This record gives sequence, structure tokens and C-alpha cells, in this order.
Amino acid sequence: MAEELPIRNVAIIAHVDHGKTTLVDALLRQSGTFLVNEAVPERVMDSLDLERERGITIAAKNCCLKWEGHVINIVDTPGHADFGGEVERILSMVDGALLLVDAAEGPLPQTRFVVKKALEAKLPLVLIINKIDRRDARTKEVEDEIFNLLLDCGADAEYLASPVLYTNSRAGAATRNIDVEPVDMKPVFEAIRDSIPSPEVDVEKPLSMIVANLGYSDYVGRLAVGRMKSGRVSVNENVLIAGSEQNHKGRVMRIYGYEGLKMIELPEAQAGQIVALAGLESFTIGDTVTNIETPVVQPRIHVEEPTVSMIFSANTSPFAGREGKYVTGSKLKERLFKEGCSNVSLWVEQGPSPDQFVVSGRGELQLAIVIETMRREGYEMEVGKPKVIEKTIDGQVCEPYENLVVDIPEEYIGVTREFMAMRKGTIMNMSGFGTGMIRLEFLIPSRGLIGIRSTFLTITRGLGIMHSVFEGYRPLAGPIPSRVNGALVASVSGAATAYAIAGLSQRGKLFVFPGTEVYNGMIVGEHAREDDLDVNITKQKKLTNMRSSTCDDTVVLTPPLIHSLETAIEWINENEAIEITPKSIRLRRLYPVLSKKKQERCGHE
Ligand SMILES: Nc1nc2c(ncn2[C@@H]2O[C@H](COP(=O)(O)OP(=O)(O)OP(=O)(O)O)[C@@H](O)[C@H]2O)c(=O)[nH]1
Ligand SMILES: [Mg+2]
Repeated sequence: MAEELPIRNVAIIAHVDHGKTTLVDALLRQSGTFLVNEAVPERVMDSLDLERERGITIAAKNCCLKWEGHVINIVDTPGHADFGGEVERILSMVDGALLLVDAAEGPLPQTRFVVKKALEAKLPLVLIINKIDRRDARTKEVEDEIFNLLLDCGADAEYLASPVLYTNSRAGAATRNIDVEPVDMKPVFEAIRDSIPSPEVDVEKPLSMIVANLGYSDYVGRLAVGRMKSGRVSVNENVLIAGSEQNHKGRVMRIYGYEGLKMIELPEAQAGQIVALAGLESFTIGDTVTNIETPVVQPRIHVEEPTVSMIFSANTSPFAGREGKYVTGSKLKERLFKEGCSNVSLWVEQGPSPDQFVVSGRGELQLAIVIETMRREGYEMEVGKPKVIEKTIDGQVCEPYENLVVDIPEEYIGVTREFMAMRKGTIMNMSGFGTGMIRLEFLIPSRGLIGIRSTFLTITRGLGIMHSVFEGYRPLAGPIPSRVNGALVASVSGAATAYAIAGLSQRGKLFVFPGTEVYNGMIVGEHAREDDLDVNITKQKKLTNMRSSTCDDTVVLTPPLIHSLETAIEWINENEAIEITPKSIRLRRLYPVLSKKKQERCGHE
């Protein structure tokens, strides 16, 4: 018999930065989850190092709070389009979602993506217009835009009757009526209680839980996290794990539930609860943990396919092995395949040679996060330029396209349109907010978006904002220009000298400080012209006995442009690679490296 439980399982979904994690902070605080004097960091759910450093959520995480006799499980999801896979699988764990939209920015590409996913999963929504305190808030207009978006995505009448709340999450205040001053988060709690159904579960049926997320504990290893759909489970119970290809048995060694942000051990659990099970040996996201005698296997979670890939190789640079703990191709392979198992939207395949692997994901940021995580663990590797994944559909070669939204000051409409047109973008829509800012929408091949962020910022004087999300596959768009400038490539190994750098400053933008160790083939700058230029950046000033009274010995150098991982990924071209070690990011030209003879010539010019 189905039972009505005082439980609510809800996900928070939105475009990047619209305030999801901040809203969770406010709910946690006001539910009394923390002690009165407990010091709690801002955006407490963003607990990973990389999340705190970048100020974005990367992985979905859950917490559990108690409010007026109700247990509310909240899953905070990432808003960046590259981590859309996290949202897709998390929706299988909840019975409703809070859809957040920034009161000034309005719905953006990822809002559309999450709305589509919520509608597909038939999840009831609570609409939250957040950041109503912003000076440029357009609350009423944004509300209309949200309903238009819902209609556009095929929402039925029930969705159009979803409750709307107005919040200032940073202040922890919400209101149902925009004309009434918000006081606290009570309206949000009430909307969760009243508009999100309790989980429809059956405790009497056999155990069935789809693994929607993975966790890890130092004591017990990997954890299978999910919402129990039916049945009960207790410690030491033997269960069946239904995988995509085969089933196997396992034993539940520990059961954890959530309390606030902590996990607590439970002797048993039942349908409706979100739990983490320890002890099951091999499982992955999408598997069902179920009863051995009467298995109830749920359909696997559908996650959209990757659209971009990058070749990861063992580091082949002359400096390989100097700075990392794990350097070999086999170590790299092991680690990448492990990542592929836990990260469903990331695909890892063997590459063209034994030490090369093709890693595919949703975008450059998703791949950059994998690289950054591995480099912090001590890995060295080399990666190439990201490429979009083509597909043949009805005999025609197609490539991924994105829905791109840019917000720019009015005066940059011309340059922006021209720039996007060059990259095969078609303008789909244009709207103004009456504030001097204009929103342009393009349909553009994903290929056209690779590596354009810094140029876009330059042409809009740093004031433009761009967001895109995968739209679908369409026929190939034809050639798109890549980086115009060539590279300055070191022809001689050694330490870069201030003297050589000063001499080269007219040739382009340098990427290295004096004293940086370079090798033959390493890219040390961007050439001002289109072709590559081999340079000797280690050249010493010739010492003479004569001192010239007119010669100035101290050289003033322009600071170099030091690439971050993301800017390096944007910058490189096809025949170039990025060498990544725990300590350094170096760019290098792959082919052809100068012959010994030419090296010598360059060295002695
Ligand atoms: N003015 C104002 N700022 C807010 C409000 N809510 C959140 N912010 C700010 O918006 C920024 C982004 O907030 P987050 O909570 O990290 O946004 P998010 O949706 O979790 O972002 P991702 O997880 O990366 O998608 C932070 O600087 C917050 O302080 C609000 O109600 N008003
Ligand atoms: Mg967040």
C-alpha cells in the first residue's frame, strides 16, 4: 500500500550563478540545521576545493533538513551547461524542483535546458525569481518570460499554475506577493510542503533504488546514492545490482542517511528516503539496487551524449617526469577510465596510440575540471585542442550546434553580429531591456564557440556576457577561421633571459618570465604575424670589454601573459598541445620540432 510520508525530495535547478547554492544556505540556516553560534561558510554546499576557488557548483550534492515535522531532502545542482549531466540524473531522485531565475538576467540557455528536463521527468515546479534586490531587477518582466519559456517548452496548464515566489536569497527572505516586503524563507518551505508531492513509494514492494549519484567515504569507499523507490533495506542484506550489461550480487555493509550536511549511519532505511549504501562492490550511475529474489529494475537514466572531445596523452615533452607523481600512459589510462565510470556524462576511450585517450564531454570547462582535478592529484599529461564530435544522420555529416545568448551594451551590436557571423552563427532573436543592454540570440555551431571567449571580451570591452547550451545536431556549417596569429616557438632549450625577452617584445606577446626553463618546441609567445616564428629566448647579451655610455643596461619588460588552463585550451591550435603537470602549464608545438642543425643555427644567430 502506498503511504503518504512527511518527506519532500526536491532539486534546485537554474542557469549558472542565479543563486541556487545561496538559496540552500538560507534554507539550511532558517531550518535550524546549524547551531546558533556555529560558523558556517557562505555557499556551504560548494564544498569541493575547485568549487570554492571558482565560485561555481560542479557536482550535485544533497542535504537534508527538518522543518515543521517534515524531512526535506534538497539536491543542489550545478548551473553551468557543461555539468548538465549532473542535473539530468539528479532529477530521477526527486519529486519536484525549485526553478530559480535571476530577476535581472531572466531565463538564459541553461534555464531552458533544465525546464525541458523537469518537464520530461514530469516534475512539479515552484518558480522562484531570485535576486529581487538587484538594482536592475525586472521582476515582473522576468516572470512573464518564465511563463513564455514554459509554454515554449510545451508545459501544460498545471505547470502554468505553479506557485511563484520572489526571493532575496542572500538576505534569506522570500515573499509570495511582490508588494509585500519579504521577511524570511517561510514561503519557500511552505511551497515545498504544499506544491511538491511526497514521494510515491511502496514500502511493501521489493527493494528498488536507482543509483543517481556516487559518493566516497575514506572509511568505507564508494557509496551508491539514490532515492529508494520501493521496499526496505537493512545492514548486511544481500542485494542484486542490475547493471547495463550484467547483474551481480552485493552486500550492503552500511546505510547512511543525511542530516543537515552530515551523513548519519542508519540500521535500515525504507522507500522515500535518500540514502547512501556502502559495501556494494561494483556499480555505476544508472544501475538499480534491488531485491535478489524479486528484482524490480528501473529504466536507466538517460544522459545526453558528449559533444566535444580532447585527446589526453602521456606527457611526451622533454620535461616529462620532472614535476608529477604519475607520468606513464598506464597510470593516465587507469585514472581516466575511473573518471569515466563515476562521471556519466564523460566518455573515455582508447585513442589512436596506446598512450592516448579520447575524453569526451559536454564542453571545455567540464574537460578542464577533469584535468585540474588530476593535476592536483599529481598527474602529468598532455592534451590537444578540443574538437567537436560529428555524427552522420541520414547519410549527412552533422555537427553540434548551440543556442547562444549574449548580453552586450548596445554599441557593440555591430561588431558582435559580425564576429558571430564569421563563426557561422545565425541571429535568431534580439531584445532590449531599456537599460542600454541588448540581448542577442544565435544558433551557432559548437565549433564556432571554441576558443572565442577572450576575443569576445576584447570586442565588447569586457562588458559582454555569453552563455550557450547544446541545441542539437545539424549539417556541417563549413570552414570557421581558427586563431589568426602564429606562435613564437623556442628553438633552444635553457632558461629564458630578460635580454632575449626584451629583444622579442616587438615580435609578439610573450608567455614566459625571465628565468623560465624552456625547451626546443615550447611555445613562448604569440607571434604578431600569422606564421610561427622560431626564436632563441635563451640568448645572452654578448659581453664586450667596451662599455657604451649610451646603452641602457636595465631593460623594462612588459609582464608576460601567463595562461591558465582554460585560456591555454582556448588558445592552442591543431598542431599544438598543452603540457600539464602539478606545477606547470606549458604550451608546445607538436610537429615539426626543429632539426638539430636548424637548432644550432638558431642558437648561434
Ligand atoms: N544580490 C543578490 N545576489 C545574490 C542573491 N542570491 C545569490 N546571489 C549572489 O549570486 C552569486 C551566485 O550565487 P550562487 O548561489 O553561487 O549561484 P548558483 O546558482 O549556485 O551558481 P552555480 O551553482 O555555479 O550554477 C553569488 O555571488 C551570490 O552571493 C540574491 O538574492 N541577491
Ligand atoms: Mg551553486
